[in-house]
Amino acid sequence: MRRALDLAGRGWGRVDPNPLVGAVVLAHGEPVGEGYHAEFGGPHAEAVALAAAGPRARDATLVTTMEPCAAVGKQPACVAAILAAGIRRVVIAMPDPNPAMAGGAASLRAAGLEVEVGLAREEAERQNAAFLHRHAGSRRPWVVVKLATSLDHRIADQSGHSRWISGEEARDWVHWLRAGFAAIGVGGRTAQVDDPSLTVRGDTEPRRAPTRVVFLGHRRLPLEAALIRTAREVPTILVAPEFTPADAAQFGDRGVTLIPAATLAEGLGEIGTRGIGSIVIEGGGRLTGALLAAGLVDRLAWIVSPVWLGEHGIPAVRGFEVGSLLQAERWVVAERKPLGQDTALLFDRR
Ligand code: AOF
Ligand code: ZN
Repeated sequence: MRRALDLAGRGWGRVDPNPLVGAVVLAHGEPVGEGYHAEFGGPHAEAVALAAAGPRARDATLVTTMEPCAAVGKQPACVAAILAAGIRRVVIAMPDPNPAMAGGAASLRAAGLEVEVGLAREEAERQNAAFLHRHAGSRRPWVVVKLATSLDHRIADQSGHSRWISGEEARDWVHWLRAGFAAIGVGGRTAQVDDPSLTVRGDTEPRRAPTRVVFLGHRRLPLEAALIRTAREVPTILVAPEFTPADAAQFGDRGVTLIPAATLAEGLGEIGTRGIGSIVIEGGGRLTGALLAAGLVDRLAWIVSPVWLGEHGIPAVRGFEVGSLLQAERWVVAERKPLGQDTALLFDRR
């Protein structure tokens, strides 16, 4: 299952909004075929692994990170392929939350196979948190906040400089991270001060460039901002409580989509409705604080670097109050990952 989970991870950036899935065929305890879902709409992990195993799949065990699909979609049903291959036992990490495809485990059992569900389930569910969120009925996308901070949780020095707090490995990792999201977001101040391009510039080429979203609040973005100038190449959305007819004309001309929304929850709901199922939001501090205060953060991807920026540095989280330790929300560690001198820590809201 560990191998299957690693294989599944290779689909990152290529399969969204479908799940990351990996599979291994074991005959007499030895791997005889493996596969993963490599491309949206392409062959499913189980089908790839079974094809690789060929006749060695007869009486073998199939280990898969997600329940095999029971229905035909863009691809044939994996349950049929498993039965045709003569698999005897199927080990599954997590059930398929997609109601259109679920029921695979039950069908396989009904056909007389030995089926086990739940091995490394937590890990599989973490890997497919965006996919689970998508099928949990929320209008808004799955929200990850990414922060790169000093040891004292500052995102910039007192004059606003943040290039670079984290090292190259961490910055490469951020490009890999971005590749798996439907959108990348920032706050209005960050967009104004940093003038970021919010594109993916790493080894992992995303299937579609993530849409860029600026949560402007009451700030305005100059028409010369990098995000506005390149809006015809990479989809760009501005979210703000209101826009004037002049905004609509100027930004509209440049290919920017404007979404009026009174609150962050409403803004996220609107972008969710437009088909954006996941977003990584990269600060700044006020947006992060407001998202936390509104309970809109599902995962925190925090890169911490061994440097001190001191009390006048810009804090990573602003305007988020917690009454007392008794009321404090405790999150769950999802992953700890060394990145050169830096460390990435992933925390999930319970
Ligand atoms: C995948 N890859 O390896 C597995 C999936 O439209 P389709 O035919 O590609 O079906 C997509 C659904 O199939 C998906 O939402 C999930 O429920 C199920 N399993 N999907 O894209 C895979 N095993
Ligand atoms: Zn399938």
